[in-house]
Amino acid sequence: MKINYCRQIVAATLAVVILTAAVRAAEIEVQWERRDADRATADFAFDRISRPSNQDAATNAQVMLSRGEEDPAGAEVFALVDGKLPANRDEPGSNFFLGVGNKGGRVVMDLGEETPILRISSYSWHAGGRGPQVYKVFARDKMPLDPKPDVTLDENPERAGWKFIAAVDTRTEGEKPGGQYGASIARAGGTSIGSYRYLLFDISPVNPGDIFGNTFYSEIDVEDGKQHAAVPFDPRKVAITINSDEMPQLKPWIDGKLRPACEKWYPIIAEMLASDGYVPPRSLTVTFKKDMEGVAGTVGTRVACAGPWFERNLDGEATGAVIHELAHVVQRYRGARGGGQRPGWLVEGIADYVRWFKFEPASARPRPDPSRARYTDGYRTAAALLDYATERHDPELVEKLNAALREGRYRDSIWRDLVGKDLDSLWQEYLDALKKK
Ligand SMILES: [Ca+2]
Ligand SMILES: [Zn+2]
Repeated sequence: MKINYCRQIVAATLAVVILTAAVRAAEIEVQWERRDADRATADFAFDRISRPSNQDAATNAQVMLSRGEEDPAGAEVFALVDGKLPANRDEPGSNFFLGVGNKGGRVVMDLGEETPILRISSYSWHAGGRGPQVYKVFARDKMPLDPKPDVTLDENPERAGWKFIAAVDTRTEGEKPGGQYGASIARAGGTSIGSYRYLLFDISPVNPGDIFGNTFYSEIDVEDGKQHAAVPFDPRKVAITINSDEMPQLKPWIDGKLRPACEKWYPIIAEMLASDGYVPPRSLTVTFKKDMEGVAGTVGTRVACAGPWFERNLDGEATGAVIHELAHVVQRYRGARGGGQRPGWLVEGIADYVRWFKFEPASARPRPDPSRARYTDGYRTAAALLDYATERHDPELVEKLNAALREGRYRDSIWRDLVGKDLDSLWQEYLDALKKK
């Protein structure tokens, strides 16, 4: 009798709690789980956290790195939503992580439409200190026209109109980090977190004192209770972020000339440099720096441009110089696969071929000086050789060379297969043709 009575009391208390919850929205809760390095397997099967999905609402999201740099040894930021997972505990190419020395960074995710979000889950895997996750997530339903998502965000995202959703920290003091981590953000009762189109992940390093202290993120899922099949990437939908905060005087040229040229040419370059199974990066950033010397350079999907040089060349070579860098973004030669070579002259020659023989007007095409030039000079000279050999020997030459470089199959001996003679003989043939002109 007495026991029954106690139970009734408990039941009554519960009812009160549930009633309160119905009146006030349940709290957003963060749960997380770790499978230590020995237990973690490629299936990401946690006990309480759901497994990563390739059909969640983020499957076709646009993902942009709005602060920080990707590590060129890792995957592009889109890997966060591609539904593909690393197969083992130290697989840089299957994870997104911030570059060496980056003190965190920010990822903006555009779900494409306002989405009633039930759960946000994040997954990471690393044998050691880059396993734990430390980030805050913010959300919003509309992006103001200005600032666009591509401009530098306020230090405090809430001041820039973002709503704080949750903070995740899976570090445990006094425990050696490592293994597989799964974190889940949801309301206690399973009701929607809210309806949002944009999410901002403000990522902190696991260990700020370690230049290699950034998390290996494998996947981020956004669940809305529906299944979303992956749509193949259309390079015309590339997200190009152009940051001119340090060089505001370039803005009219960027809006009037550079951005339209990049948006038009990225899909053309992707087509020219296509290879089996290769998907070009879905987002990239071009940043104009006021203190940079030289012209431009590309690491992964980040293009850095020397502001002063561009300011001097707006009416001349400025746009073409960025087109050259876009070719590098699409080339994306990474990882030492198959023991192939990647001679710098050819890598640069392909980028300059795209620029001078496809993008620039025919009148601007380079014509090397036969008495001094050598194909190993790269750039315009190598580009001119590629153009000659394409016209004379194989219209698909550049596409084939690019595929071989990307897939680690390139050796100088490949020229014999492609054009029927070795490089030096081809160069001599080109010089003879030049002299005849
Ligand atoms: Ca996913
Ligand atoms: Zn280059």
